[in-house]
Amino acid sequence: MRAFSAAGLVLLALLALSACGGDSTGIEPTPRGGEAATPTATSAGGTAAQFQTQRIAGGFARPTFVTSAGDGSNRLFVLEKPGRVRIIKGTTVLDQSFLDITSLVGSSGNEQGLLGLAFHPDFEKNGRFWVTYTAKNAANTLAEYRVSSPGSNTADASSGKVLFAVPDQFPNHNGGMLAFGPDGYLYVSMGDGGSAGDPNGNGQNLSALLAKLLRIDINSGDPYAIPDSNPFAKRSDAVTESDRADELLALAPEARGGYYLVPKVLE
Ligand SMILES: [Ca+2]
Repeated sequence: MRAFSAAGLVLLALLALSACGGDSTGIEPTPRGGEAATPTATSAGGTAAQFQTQRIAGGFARPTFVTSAGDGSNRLFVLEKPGRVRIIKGTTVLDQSFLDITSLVGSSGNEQGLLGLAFHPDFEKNGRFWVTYTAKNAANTLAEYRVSSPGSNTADASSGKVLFAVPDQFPNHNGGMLAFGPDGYLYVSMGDGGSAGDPNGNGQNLSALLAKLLRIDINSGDPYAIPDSNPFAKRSDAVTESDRADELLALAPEARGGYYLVPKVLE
């Protein structure tokens, strides 16, 4: 929890830097209006809380996400849009990338690139992690990697294994968020394909993996298994490919023309 809070603060700082004109040149942008801000937030109980952001690192190439490995190593992992994962150790950005898959990632579109990262809940022991990215052919891709050795600051780029690559329709709306739930399953968010207003109706289409939140069991099967509790597991109208038919966790029937959270996601 402590690491998560630190990651959240850094994310705020990174987003601020990105909004101020960070680009693929790697040139460190200058924050507007000083380096600290004092926003206020209201908790569910209505109590106003104050917090401050503090810049601890910069110079990233269009950072898209930051997280920790949950391994007590005091490291933060920053995703760079072109396809690199960088490490902040304490307040120092390590020179060598944790992972560099720029040769696989297509990032020419503003919303394309390396988008998500999640470490296995037992990462400290097994060294497994997953990333989402848009590939050179724009496919929305989920891939697994491993570290070179336990505790290493470099991943084994040759360990990459693509779990799936969903063809894309437009360069925007690519989703990409990854997270493990308390149930130990990996949750993968899929964008609606793109353009505007979901013109292909993917949010309404049970045969499409776009515009869905997927839940997979990466501790079973090869390369993964479908949880038995999946509510769409045996629906005849869900996806014609039998091996994908029960990946769907939940749908957003109101997706056309808007953005809605899916009510069944965490049931
Ligand atoms: Ca897209």
